[in-house]
Amino acid sequence: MSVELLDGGIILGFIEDDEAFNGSVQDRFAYLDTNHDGLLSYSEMLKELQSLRMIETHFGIDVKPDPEELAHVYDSLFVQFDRDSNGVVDLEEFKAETKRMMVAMANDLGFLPVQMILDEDSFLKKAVDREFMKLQSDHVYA
Ligand SMILES: [Ca+2]
Ligand SMILES: [Ca+2]
Repeated sequence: MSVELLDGGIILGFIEDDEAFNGSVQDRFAYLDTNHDGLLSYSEMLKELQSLRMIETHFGIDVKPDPEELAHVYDSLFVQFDRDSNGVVDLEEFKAETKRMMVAMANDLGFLPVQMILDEDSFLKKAVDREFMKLQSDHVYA
C-alpha cells in the first residue's frame, strides 16, 4: 500500500497507452485465473471484486455491509463484467469493463489531484507509476 496523488488525466493517459494498459490487464487476468483455463469464474474474480469495493470505500462509501449485502455487491459487479452472461469473464470482457470503470473514475476525479491509498498491484498504482516514469523520461530527454 502507498499513498499516491492521482487525477483524471493520469488515469486516462494510462488507459490510452495501449501497451501499458493491455499489458497490465493481461497480467492481472493471468494472476486471477488460478486454474489457467483463460476464463475467470466468479470465485476467481472475487479477489478483484474485493479490491474494486476497496476503491469505492476511498470515495467515502465505507459502510460495513452484512455478508449478504456484500455478496449482492459482488454479484452485481460480476454481472457488469460478464457482458454475455455466460457465467465466466473472458479477457475481452475483463479489459472492456476495467476500461469502462477507469474512465468513469477519471471523469469523477476530474483534474483536481486527490490522495488515494493504493495497492501495489492495482491498476491505479500502475497508472501513477507510468506517469512518474513518463515525467522522468521527459526530464531526461528534454
Ligand atoms: Ca479460470
Ligand atoms: Ca462472459
